[in-house]
Amino acid sequence: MPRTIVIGDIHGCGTALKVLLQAVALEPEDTLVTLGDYVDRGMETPMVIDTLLDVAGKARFIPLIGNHEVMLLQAMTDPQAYQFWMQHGGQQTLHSYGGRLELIPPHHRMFLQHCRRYWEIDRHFFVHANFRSDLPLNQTPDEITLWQHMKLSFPVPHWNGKKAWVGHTPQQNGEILDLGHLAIIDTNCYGGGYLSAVDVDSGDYWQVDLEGKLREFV
Ligand SMILES: [Mn+2]
Repeated sequence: MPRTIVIGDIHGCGTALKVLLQAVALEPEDTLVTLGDYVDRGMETPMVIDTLLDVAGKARFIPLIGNHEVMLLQAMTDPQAYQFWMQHGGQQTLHSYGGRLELIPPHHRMFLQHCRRYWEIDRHFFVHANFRSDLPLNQTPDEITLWQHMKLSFPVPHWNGKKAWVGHTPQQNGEILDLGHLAIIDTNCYGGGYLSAVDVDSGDYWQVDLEGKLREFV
């Protein structure tokens, strides 16, 4: 059976991503969905993008965009956006590319520009940050899908009847928060938790910490 694997916010944790992908062992028929926020905070953003570009040749790959990719792309053309990005984790990314935005290789920029805003399959949907239970994803503003945290309240099940997979709101304890109709899988790798990958149909999952230490629940 082909699997659909979803990975949460990577945030420059390239070593963790490599170990995680090794453990998941994607087959050509599998689909990998990544929930965005590849860049910023961690020091290995170039390794993260290279590793993801490599996945594209090994399995079906659906990369989503996160608010940090939006910040980076806007910083390229807008000095105010550049300042905003610098205050939200962009410094590490800039440093890891050699100190100037112009040094980001074109194929990395192309990758970031071509990420999708959401993805839907028969029983699941995927979006970076949040959703409105009564709105189709293509009508939901970016302020919600890319920026709004799930801290104080959670959306009720979406009218589409599908399970939501989101990142963006770091789970400080490193544990996936699964409410049945909704799972938050930003398990705070950069902040001392784990990078998580989940098989959305079986519920199997893998977690790797910043140093590359793996734990499996399969
Ligand atoms: Mn985010």
